Amino acid sequence: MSKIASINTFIVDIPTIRPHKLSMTSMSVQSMVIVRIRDNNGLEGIGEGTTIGGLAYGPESPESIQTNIDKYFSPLIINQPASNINVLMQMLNQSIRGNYIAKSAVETALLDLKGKQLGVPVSDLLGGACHDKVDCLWVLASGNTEKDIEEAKAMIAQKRHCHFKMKIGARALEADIEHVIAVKKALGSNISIRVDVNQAWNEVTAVKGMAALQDAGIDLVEQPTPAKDFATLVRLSEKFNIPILADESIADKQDAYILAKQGFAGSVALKIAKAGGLKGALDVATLCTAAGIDVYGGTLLEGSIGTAAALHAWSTIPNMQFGTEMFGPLLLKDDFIKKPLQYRDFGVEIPTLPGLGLEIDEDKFTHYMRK
Ligand code: MUC
Ligand code: MG
Repeated sequence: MSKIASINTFIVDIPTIRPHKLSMTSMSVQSMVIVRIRDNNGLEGIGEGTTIGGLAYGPESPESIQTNIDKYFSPLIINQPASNINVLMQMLNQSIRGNYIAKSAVETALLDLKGKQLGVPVSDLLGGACHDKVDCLWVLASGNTEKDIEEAKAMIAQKRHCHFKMKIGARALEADIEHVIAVKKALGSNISIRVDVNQAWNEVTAVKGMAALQDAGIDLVEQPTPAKDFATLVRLSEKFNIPILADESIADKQDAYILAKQGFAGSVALKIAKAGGLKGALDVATLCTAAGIDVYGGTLLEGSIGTAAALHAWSTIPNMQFGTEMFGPLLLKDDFIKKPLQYRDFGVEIPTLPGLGLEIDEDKFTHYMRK
């Protein structure tokens, strides 16, 4: 019987291709916690736990993810049978509260290991992929209108992305609206523009902002108001035709249940990091679908490992109206994966090799590993 023989964690820091500006932080480097789990036959599963801007986005930092896996997760599952992931995750969930990003990293590594043991892709472990490729947008977040327009036009010309999300909320409302309208006008009516406010507005600002964005033909407003304020999100979803995408508000299926019960109409961004893993994110999808809420394939700007893991999960969802944003690896200057994910024709392919379908380039991994 295969057992978990070792669990090792590393922080890998890779610079971004340009500063990535969100309402709460500006990123110039991405720090990824990479989990490597070996079984007693020498097979290895890899996982990733990544957040944005240290503690700026959520309550876990790269350092806390690494420390907590080393000190609290590993002793609970080391030497346990490797094949039953439900039992292993239950062991972790019984003793460890929260720490969803760390749980997602460990679950991903266990799924990769199991896929490799059985010779099947992770999507097969989740019941099977409904798609071989999913749509993938690009996020315009340079903070400069002309640069954003230039970047978007280049992406369209390369057939890499034709849908864009703009990060707003750091500046005054008027400046943000002007910026978004200028980009929308420059790209034309066929190009879908969405915005992500990352909780920066109060309800009064959101009402003004959403009215202006609706008039300008913007397709979606993501997390306009604070995460915990479900009542405002519901009121805004009733007031406007422009749909709302709930992101930070919804981590797991309990959040989704409460928001759905309050009458929210719109979409929910799934993220494996928010939900404690692929299975948790797919639970959110099931709950939302039952409540008539659309789901969307979200990212916490993971590198190739976290992105591939999420792609395996999203591939099993029959329909996602707004597609996905699994562009994380493209925001980084380099990668430590031998054969990168394949982006083409405005989307990204679902890997088909066993496990996640990725192989680490050890020289590059060592080069970028935090010493
Ligand atoms: C977020 O809030 O959506 C996803 C894309 C991006 O640029 O930032 C993330 C986080
Ligand atoms: Mg968001």
